[in-house]
Amino acid sequence: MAIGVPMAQALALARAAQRIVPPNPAVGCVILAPDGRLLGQGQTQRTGGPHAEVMALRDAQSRGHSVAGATAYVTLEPCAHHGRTGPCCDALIAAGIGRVVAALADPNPRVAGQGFERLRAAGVAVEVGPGARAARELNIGFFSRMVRQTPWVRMKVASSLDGKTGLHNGVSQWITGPAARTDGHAWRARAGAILTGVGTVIEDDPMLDVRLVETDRQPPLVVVDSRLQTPPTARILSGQRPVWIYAASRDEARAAALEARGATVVCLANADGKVDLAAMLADLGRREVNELHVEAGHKLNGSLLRERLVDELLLYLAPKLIGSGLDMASQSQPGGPLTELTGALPLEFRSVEMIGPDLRIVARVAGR
Ligand code: AOF
Ligand code: ZN
Repeated sequence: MAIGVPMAQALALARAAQRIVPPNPAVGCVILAPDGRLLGQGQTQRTGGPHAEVMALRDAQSRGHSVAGATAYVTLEPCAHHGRTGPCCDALIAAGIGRVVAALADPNPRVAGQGFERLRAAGVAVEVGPGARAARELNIGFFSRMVRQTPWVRMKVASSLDGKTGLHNGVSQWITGPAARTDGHAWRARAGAILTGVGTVIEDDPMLDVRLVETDRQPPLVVVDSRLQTPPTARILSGQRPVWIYAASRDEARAAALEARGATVVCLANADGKVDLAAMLADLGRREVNELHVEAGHKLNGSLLRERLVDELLLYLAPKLIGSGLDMASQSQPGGPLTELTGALPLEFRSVEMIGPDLRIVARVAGR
């Protein structure tokens, strides 16, 4: 289906809101007069603030335009529920909107089709579909959480062209260039949370926050730390944002020291005495994480891949050949490196782009 100019504009508005809205979906709205004139436009505000439709209606009002009989193009079904804000479909009806073109239905069970129903019952013409694919991609994490109750798991890996993530002698250095690093921060910025392992915290003492792109929301940081070895002096604990540490058991003294630094300690063990990663994702879903951005070492990456908990790989490939050394494949298969190709994780390339001198590939697990 052709998207059309107004829906493309609504999608652009939604995209611009992506960094501030989580856990809400990013939605855009454009209101056109029957003769095609732009009357108003808007996008979702930060959590608790007005939704896109209300912003667009206010915009029209502030320009002195009546929206009676106008068409509202929205990237998601207008809500029908009283959440942190009032129902958008009622606001559209009250303003006299004649037609709503929505990209797709809201998967939130509190809305799911009821917005369309209420609009139709009030005599508003409703059309659904244009821009559906792009609108879903923009909010893929929100869809994941609403449908599966778990976040969309996107794993970022920077490697050489031959898939090595470091040198064999353990020397760690930047493999990809500054442009790829900045691009990585843009993906961090849209995430509901950033995940890493205690190994990375101890070895690199990273911040794992958003610095290289503009944002006014820092995603919470999640650390997989079975034995609570995160040093209370770690730099991740020096900021204002929430830090959630998942452990397999609670060592009281260690937990207390981390909690004194503002962290939240959650215990979720599996039968092997390690953190139950699937249960952790369910817990992160309950904490309203839509997209989980993973930046971890090969051990945690390997575990997540082996347990088939990853939905998408964000791969930055540098134009370098490193040869034997650390790669992901040997860690990511149950029972060690592959002996049969049929056992490989089935991936589909979604996009490929040059980012400075490096390649960025988005590869999605087939069927996700
Ligand atoms: C819309 N327009 O721009 C967005 C919608 O707690 P609330 O009131 O903010 O409601 C959040 C829910 O509203 C969210 O889970 C999703 O179902 C819907 N998001 N709906 O009509 C918008 N962001
Ligand atoms: Zn709404």
